Amino acid sequence: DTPIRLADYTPPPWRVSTVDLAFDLAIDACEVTAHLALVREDANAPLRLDGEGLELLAIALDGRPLAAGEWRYADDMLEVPGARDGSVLETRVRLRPADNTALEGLYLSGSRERGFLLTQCEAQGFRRITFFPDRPDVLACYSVTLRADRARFPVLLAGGNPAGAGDLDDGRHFARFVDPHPRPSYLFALVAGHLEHRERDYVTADGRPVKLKIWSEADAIDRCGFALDALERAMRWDEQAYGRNYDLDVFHVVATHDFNMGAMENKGLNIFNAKYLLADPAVTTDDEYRAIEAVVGHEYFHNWTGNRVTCRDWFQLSLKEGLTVFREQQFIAALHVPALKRIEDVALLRRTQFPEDAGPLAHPVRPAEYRAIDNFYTATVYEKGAELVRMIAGRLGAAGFRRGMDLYFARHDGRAATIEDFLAALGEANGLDLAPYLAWYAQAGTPRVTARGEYDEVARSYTLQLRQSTPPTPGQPEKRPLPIPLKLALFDREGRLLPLHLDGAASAGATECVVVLDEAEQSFVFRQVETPPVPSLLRDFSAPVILACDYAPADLALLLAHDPDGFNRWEAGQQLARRAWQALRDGRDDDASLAHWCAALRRSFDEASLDPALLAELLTPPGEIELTEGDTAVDPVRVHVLRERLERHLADTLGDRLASRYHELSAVGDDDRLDAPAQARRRLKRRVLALWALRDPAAAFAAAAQQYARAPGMTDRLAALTVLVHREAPQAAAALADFRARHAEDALALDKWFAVQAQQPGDAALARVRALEADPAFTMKNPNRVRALWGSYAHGNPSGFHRADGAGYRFLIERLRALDALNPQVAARLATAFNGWSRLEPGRREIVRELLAGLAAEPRLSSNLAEILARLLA
Ligand code: HT7
Ligand code: ZN
Repeated sequence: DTPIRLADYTPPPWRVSTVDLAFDLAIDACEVTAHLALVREDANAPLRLDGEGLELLAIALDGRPLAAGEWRYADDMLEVPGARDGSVLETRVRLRPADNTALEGLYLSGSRERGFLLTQCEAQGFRRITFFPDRPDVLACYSVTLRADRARFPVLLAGGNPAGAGDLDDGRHFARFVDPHPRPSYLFALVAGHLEHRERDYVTADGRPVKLKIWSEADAIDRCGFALDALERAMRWDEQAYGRNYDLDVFHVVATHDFNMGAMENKGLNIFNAKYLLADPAVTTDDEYRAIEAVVGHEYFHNWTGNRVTCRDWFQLSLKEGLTVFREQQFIAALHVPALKRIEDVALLRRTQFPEDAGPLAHPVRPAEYRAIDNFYTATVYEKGAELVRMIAGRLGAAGFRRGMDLYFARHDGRAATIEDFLAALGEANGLDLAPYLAWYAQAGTPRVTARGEYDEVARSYTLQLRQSTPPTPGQPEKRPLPIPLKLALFDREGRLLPLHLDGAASAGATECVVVLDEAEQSFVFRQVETPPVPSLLRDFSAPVILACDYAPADLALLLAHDPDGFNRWEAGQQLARRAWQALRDGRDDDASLAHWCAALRRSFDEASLDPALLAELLTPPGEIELTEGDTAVDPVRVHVLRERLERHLADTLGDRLASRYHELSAVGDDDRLDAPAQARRRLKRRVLALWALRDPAAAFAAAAQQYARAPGMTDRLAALTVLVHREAPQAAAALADFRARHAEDALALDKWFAVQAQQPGDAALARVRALEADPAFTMKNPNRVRALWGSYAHGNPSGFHRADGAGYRFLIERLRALDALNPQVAARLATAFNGWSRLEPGRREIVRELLAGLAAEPRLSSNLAEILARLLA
């Protein structure tokens, strides 16, 4: 397997102007007839088309059937030397959707009897459907005809505008769709089977009437309403924020329980993992409601950032994903509390992307090479990519960014673009050269910024000295300085903002400014500073870096109490908690961080004006993975024990207030409402219950059991169940049995039942996971179930997975071997649970090294899993 390199990109030697596809659909065997109108770009290149696992039934060129010697199909490539510019190639192939366990290309969701057919083509699934130059820079106009038995496949859908439907012989029927917009092959989709829908009429800002249709299997049709509302909100927001309108007469969204990822933005026919579309308070938590709104928005926003303007090649993946995540974040912030959204996004970045950047799988936002592109749908490409767009948008300001986006759309509509094109459009629209930001896309690793402040009492000046460095990552031993915008403010010791007079800056007197650190080391001098200040740095997390500042614990406590920047207020608490945890770890009892953290939170706890959701976040110390950031020789079990000790200190500080606050929150009586205040109260109640259970387990368990029994919705029920199961409460077994029986027929609820048990901290988790594999509802064929059980254990339970005896590691290796034979994409993603292995303490590290090497040496691994293992071991 030789890697594919960005540096080797060449434009396509052949293009396709129109594609006409006809499908004769059935569960076991489908036939696909394709007519491709070919355009030759390179006179010397023979026609070569991608095709994976296709059974070729017929082939003709310009209407003439080809003889055996006139074509060659080998190594996933069809070669037709006789094709000329303007030729039409016709192929007919057979597919076997019911045998497709990889869930790429055309496959079956659900049972043979009642399930439906669907496709997944990103990144390279279209070549499993028909022969085609399956690369995103080949854009064509698609017409699609679907034919099938009407009784078995009453609904036939493809992307594009409806262009006819009707009956055929023998109980069959057809439907035809034409898409006027040129698009790459990865956006092709079809769906066929028994489905119901909910619909709404929508008129775009530029006057186009559109039918919005959300489809699901009959049993879930009442769960589509929330997504329909969210879709409408997203469409309006994109019109208002970016001036972007929808561009077809119909927009279909379909839910499936069998999906490798979260959702897919196929043109005119989005396909969603049911987990991110179907909502019902009885099974959907508040967090999931927010996720559904975000993913519905995300996929819709792709219509412009990804579909109308697509990627030249897969190295540019972040051009659509980073930008679309950023747009999705803006959308959610506009609808909800912006500071809370920022806290959630940064916490996610630190939990998922920072460890990626610090381990053997580190790669730039624009990778330089890959073997299996599916392995690069990562937190780096998505979340860090979004941070880069945010940084650049911040540099341009809201109006400048909009100007730049308008130019980007105008210039590249209907084409495939690069990250250079994106930065050029943003820069040119604002008379700026943004090329220095390209270094962020090319360089892996999280920069560390060290800040030191010095106050000169005589000169009344404050000098902020900043340094940056980025640790080496695989293949990149040397790093260069990056442009790092640092938003900052200064406080006096009473917690009042000070006016800023920065040397060389225009806007004197403002209370917030941005300095750009673009060298290894720089100093910034503030004048007229009347008192030794406390700096609030990296406000709103203005760049994706790790900041170290020589704060005294009292300084952080001051920011935690007074910073009006909601993000930095939370951040000050996180820094204090981290220091307190480190002091516990190192046995230092002279450190004042713990006392300051607890005291500050006791005050916040009683602050009437504080949003309960924000308070819940303030009361949550950094997670077990974040706490080990930058550490080597990590013992995840000890990390867990020490973090719990930290939480216990907090619980003891809050004392009886926990019980009384819990009862107060329970007594409000709005537990079945979905509005923001009700959600915020439930969020705080969940946190308070968890802390209370550390201080007074018996009373908290009794309250949790009652909450479980009386809960009107899943948020409260799952919060209670989690406390009972994770704390091994005597009431846990009965609650688990009740949950299993109550939701026996509900896949999305059952996933939670598997996940909550797989995340039970400590050694007991593994036996539980093994036992749960014997539950009749467990199947390795369903990615959601695999993620709920094995994924929750390996990715979401550090102290359970990283058992000192290595049993967790051996278990995962065995499961990966079996899963890879069925679904390589999901197996490869699960294997990334080993990402942090090189930072483990030596005993665990040696066990993992041996196990990974053993698996990597096995024959017949998929290229997806083989690539991950090779990178883990490099
Ligand atoms: N663009 C979508 C990516 C996706 C995907 C990639 C590889 C394999 C399966 C997949 N399903 C969906 C998701 C997104 O909107 O970002
Ligand atoms: Zn996306």
